[in-house]
Amino acid sequence: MAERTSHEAWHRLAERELKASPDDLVWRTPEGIDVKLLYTEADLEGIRHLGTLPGMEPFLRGPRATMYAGRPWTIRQYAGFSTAKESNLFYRKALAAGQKGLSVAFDLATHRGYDSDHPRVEGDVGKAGVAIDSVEDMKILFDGIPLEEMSVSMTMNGAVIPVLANFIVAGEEQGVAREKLSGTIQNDILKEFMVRNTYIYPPEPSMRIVADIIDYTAREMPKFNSISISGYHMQEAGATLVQELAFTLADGREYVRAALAKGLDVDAFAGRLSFFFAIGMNFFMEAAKLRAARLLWSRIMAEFEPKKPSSLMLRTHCQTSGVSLQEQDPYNNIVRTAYEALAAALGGTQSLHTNSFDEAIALPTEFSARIARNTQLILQHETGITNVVDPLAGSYYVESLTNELAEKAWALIEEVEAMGGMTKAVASGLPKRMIEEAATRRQAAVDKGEEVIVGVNRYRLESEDRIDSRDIDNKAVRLAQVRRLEEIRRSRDDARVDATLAALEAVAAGGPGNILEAAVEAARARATVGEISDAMRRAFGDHTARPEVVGRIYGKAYEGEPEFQTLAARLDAFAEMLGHRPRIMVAKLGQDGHDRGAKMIASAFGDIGFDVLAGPLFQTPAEAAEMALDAKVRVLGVSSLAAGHKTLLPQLIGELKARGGHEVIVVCGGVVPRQDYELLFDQGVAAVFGPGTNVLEAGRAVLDLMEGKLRNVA
Ligand code: MLC
Ligand code: 5AD
Repeated sequence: MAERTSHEAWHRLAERELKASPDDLVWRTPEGIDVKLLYTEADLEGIRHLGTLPGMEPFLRGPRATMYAGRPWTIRQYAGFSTAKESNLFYRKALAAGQKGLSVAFDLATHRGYDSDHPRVEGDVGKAGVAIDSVEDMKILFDGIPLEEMSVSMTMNGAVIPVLANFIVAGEEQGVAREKLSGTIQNDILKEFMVRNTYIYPPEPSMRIVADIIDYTAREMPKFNSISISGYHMQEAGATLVQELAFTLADGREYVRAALAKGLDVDAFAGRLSFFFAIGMNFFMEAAKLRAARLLWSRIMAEFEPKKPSSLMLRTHCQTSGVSLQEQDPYNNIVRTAYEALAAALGGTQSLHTNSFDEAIALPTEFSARIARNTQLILQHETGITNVVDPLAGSYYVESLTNELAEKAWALIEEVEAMGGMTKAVASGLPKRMIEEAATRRQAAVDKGEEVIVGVNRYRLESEDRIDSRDIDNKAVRLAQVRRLEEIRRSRDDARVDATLAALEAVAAGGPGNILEAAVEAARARATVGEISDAMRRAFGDHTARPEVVGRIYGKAYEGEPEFQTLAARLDAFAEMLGHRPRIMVAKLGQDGHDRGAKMIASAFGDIGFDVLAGPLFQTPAEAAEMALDAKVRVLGVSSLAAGHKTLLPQLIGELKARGGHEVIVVCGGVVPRQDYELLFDQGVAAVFGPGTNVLEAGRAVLDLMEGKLRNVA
């Protein structure tokens, strides 16, 4: 009673201060959670997890009893570029400077199971990660790094079999038996079909690969985490935190079922399942998300009746959010990353990557990587936050958020369950669509200025200094790799290679045995990543996704707004003059599967009134040119996020010209450093839209270009 009276008194005071009702200031987050001005003890009523402790079921307060006081989280920076030799040097320097675990970023050719000499990967070799073609490269990657001591994470999903096989053999030849290897393989294929797109085979055989890896590591590699069930890429693709939480845990449940279906005992593998989440700018909600994730995972795992408590435990890696970082005024990114890192630590992560401030421009330089690493070192050594376990517990707000996120995510998990589980849900396309809708909604909120981004849509600098960024000469990397491949093919025993590959293909085709086990034999014989992948391609076939684009989200957010209507009307007039809506194509070239930007542009431009053709993923320049000309497009927009633009765009323009397509206007959007703009303009690219471009402004620019072209012709 006393409490109610005092709450009413607060309400009156608040009203006087605000000259409005505090209820008007309730913040409705993209998750649909209403965040109030004030939380009190009353908000804790009915929350059941409050009395729990860390290191014990349901592990909400942390998987370990002592958490960072016993051992701080692992500073594990994701890195890789160019050749194995260069990446190895970078790793060694980072470890000497305070990094504690390794995390390998592979290039997209490797991700998609192609050797560096394959014609489809000309723009990709060594660009977004390190090029690995065989055991020989893998050995160089870890040269001088003792694999019995260092835990190594490898982000690999498509070509997970050859890469893990190469790692095992590299360890072996370094004198480290596989049971001593510690680390993590991402091995999470469901989210690839949803958002990340580095799949190779269709879903069903891909799930079998996942299960075979869980089986093999459970038997042979007790210190190795068999999977890193990832929500990170969902948030990067635009998912709300509830979607990220729900779809990730539902994926986890699906993998557990796949392993059980192989006849494994749940306690034999559950303790080595691990997770991976993104940490964005919604500070308290991100910390609460990790707490909710642990609560829900223990609930899901309890259904499988494990005997070991550790089987209920969610352990996770986190990475600060890439999409929250901006090209404009990039030093702001240091600040953003620091807040995100703090949220991850307060949420109780086991391992963390902090992004570099040049994220939206290129791969980290030594300088930007140092600041990113030091962001974590300062948190661990200077702030005192490692001394207390789960310090946010008991906060009215955080506990209430934890509970609300858990409830909302659980409802979505149940929805997935009603569809028959995540494999079926993914096949239906629903999660992908939901995420794309959330992404488009968010873009509209940013473009309209409802969501503030400092230095981008508010407090923008009039002019910006350029910063130094890392550039990789991928022609040189490719040449070096091709030479190494030739050397391997010359020196190995071909008969042994053929025999091991045939054996692998037989296992993949349904014969007895474990796929990874068979691939280890092939890797020992020096079969390459491409050859091992091809052996499985012969058994499994390739997966091709249908490009789908959501509609009426961006336009709806702008309903009735003059800015949008003026552009739409201008476009209508232009279409009337032409006699049809102007057609544009949005293309993705090479192995770059980051398609959030492309999807968003396709969706929003469609709402504005363009006739949009969305190209499939992984086109070669020739294929894209062919498609664009067949469809008679006026504008061909290339979305590039994996640094292939300097190779692929000139090739595309060449292919268009070779087919008489001089009239097609080529534009480019995505992660393109300013220093590359001139080169692209010289090659004939009409406009470049960097990160942070307002979509309506891009629409106006494209319309200007089309009108200009028509005037020139006339
Ligand atoms: C921890 N330990 C303790 C302790 N805390 N022991 C005593 N007291 C304490 N307080 C023990 C642990 O039990 C463990 O031993 C050991 O110390 C290591 O701690 P950990 O907490 O398990 O950390 P770590 O080894 O770093 O493992 C973290 C992990 C793992 C479980 C989350 O899966 C991992 O490292 N993941 C990283 C994934 C990653 O880097 N992904 C990058 C994706 S980038 P024991 O014996 O129990 O093991 C990406 C981008 C893209 O995807 O798209 O390209
Ligand atoms: N090196 C460092 N960071 C990388 N990222 C991707 N590739 C690399 C790399 N080779 C990071 C970026 C990106 C996220 C997916 O991972 O932060 O947003």
